[in-house]
Amino acid sequence: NINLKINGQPVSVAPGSTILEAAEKLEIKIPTLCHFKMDCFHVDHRSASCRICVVEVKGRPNLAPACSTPAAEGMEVHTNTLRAINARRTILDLLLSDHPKDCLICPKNLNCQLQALAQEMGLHHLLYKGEQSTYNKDLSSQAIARDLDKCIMCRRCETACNAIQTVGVLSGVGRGFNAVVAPAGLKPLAETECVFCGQCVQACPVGALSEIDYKYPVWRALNDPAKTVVVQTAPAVRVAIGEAFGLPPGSVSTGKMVTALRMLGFDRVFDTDFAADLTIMEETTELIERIKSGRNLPILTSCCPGWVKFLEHQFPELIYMPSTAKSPQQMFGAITKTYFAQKAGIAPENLTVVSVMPCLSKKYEAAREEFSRDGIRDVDIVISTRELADMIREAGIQFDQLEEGEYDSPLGESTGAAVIFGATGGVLEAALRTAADWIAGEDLQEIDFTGVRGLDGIKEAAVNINGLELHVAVCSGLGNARKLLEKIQKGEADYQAIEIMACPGGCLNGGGQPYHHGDTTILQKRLEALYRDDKSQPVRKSHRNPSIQRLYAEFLGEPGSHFAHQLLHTAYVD
Ligand code: HC0
Ligand code: SF4
Repeated sequence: NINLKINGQPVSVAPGSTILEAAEKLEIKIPTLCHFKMDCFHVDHRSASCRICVVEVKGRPNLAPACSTPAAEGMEVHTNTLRAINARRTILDLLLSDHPKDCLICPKNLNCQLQALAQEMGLHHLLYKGEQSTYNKDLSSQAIARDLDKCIMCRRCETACNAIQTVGVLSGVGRGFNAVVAPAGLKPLAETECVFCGQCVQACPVGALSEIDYKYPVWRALNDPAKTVVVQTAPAVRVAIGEAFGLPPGSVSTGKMVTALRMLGFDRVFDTDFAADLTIMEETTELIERIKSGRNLPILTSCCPGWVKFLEHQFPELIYMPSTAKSPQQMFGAITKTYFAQKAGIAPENLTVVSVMPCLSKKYEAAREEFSRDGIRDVDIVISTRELADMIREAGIQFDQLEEGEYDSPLGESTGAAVIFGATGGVLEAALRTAADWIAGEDLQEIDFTGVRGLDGIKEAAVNINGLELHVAVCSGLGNARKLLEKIQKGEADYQAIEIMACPGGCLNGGGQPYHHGDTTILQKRLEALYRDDKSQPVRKSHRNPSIQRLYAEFLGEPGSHFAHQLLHTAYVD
């Protein structure tokens, strides 16, 4: 181990540790900005480009960036000498010299790490006034907004897009004052291979990247007397939205969220989890068919639109592999505008389906052409967890004080299998629960497939279902998906079923979730909350959801029927 002193306090760290890590061990806070670390995903971005973390090291002439300077034996570090403080203030002043000061109307207002730094450092006047950039905002996609005037060149988004996701859309463009991180040739995002995972939005410490905001279309629909407005909430939203209102990470806020949605004026509060159970019915039917025929294996899950777009661009030759089942979001829309519309006696054109998703790519998915019939979209408007939290705040609702509400029936009923969709491994586990019962022909009691749980980027398991041995894998993060797909292409991997989610950790870490600023303990708590919620459900297998059974009996026929295919399945673009 390496022994050093920080502000006079001795500390011992493993070789290779930085001054910043040593300081963290002593709970001495050194400000950072460009540094981005997500321990459980092995992400450690230390471009040391912002220099805000400079500290004084005894015997060295220059200040050292704590995030990238290795701790050394006998080192004496001082974090708050006047020289270090003055340097940080000058750096911040220079960073702000060309940064727009419209914090009040910035999408990252109160979530911006630059703003937080200015507040922490008590910066109240600026010495430097630089030239201001004047880029056009990129609002080309349905999902992600880019405002290059706010880019501070920390390159955290580049790490998210290239190192973690291996999509490679964002990189340094231009030189000197004009340098920004952007798609090559400053192309609009909609014209690139961006999959809208939003990991760059989570990584961006400032307002340069944010979501395309659909709150006003939702407010308009809610105030349109001609519309019946139906809302669905994705599995991962309930374990994160509380964070926006000061509840501890890992709180399950389903009941409060339902009450808040009703107070906002939604006519029916339904659950994407219902449709997740439906997806399991269709996808598991397909899995068993493919296993029986031995064709088109492995089956790949297809509910994550970021992952599907990645596959379409990067592995077009594997396009036969994903399940043809639509995602729960889209199945929900299709069922609402047919089955529910008929039951409720409402014309589909007078129904507005709003989704609340942890994901920004869901905005893009809902707008894909194949997900509308006769000009009527399955899902009309998608807002993120953050946008819903904003609406609740705007309406003056005291979220933490709310009573627990219940979803409406019938598209509000769901199972434990559905809620774990929000975590990496959950979709596959839900499918295995149903596949096991169907293959065994009984109501099995062993339903926890713990081998596919946890935040690891690639998980593999062998499961034995009534004598049938299945090899399965789960990946989250597109870099991990790429590794696994390359193994399959080289014939080095043999699986029957693979779940892939674009975001590291799955939807619980979606681009539309409350900002975690790299604190992965928050993600771990969201994960635990989902499995806690599963455990507490009276029904934990999708095919045992009574509303799903009724939907097939009254409307769809059998899983995998011709009609179910018309409504609930899709084809991919190659
Ligand atoms: Fe997910 Fe989904 S689980 S993608 O992560 O499958 O967004 O939460 O809604 O559609 O159900 C996101 C979360 C969903 C869908 C579901 C799936
Ligand atoms: Fe890259 Fe994802 Fe951001 Fe698109 S949304 S630029 S794919 S990180």
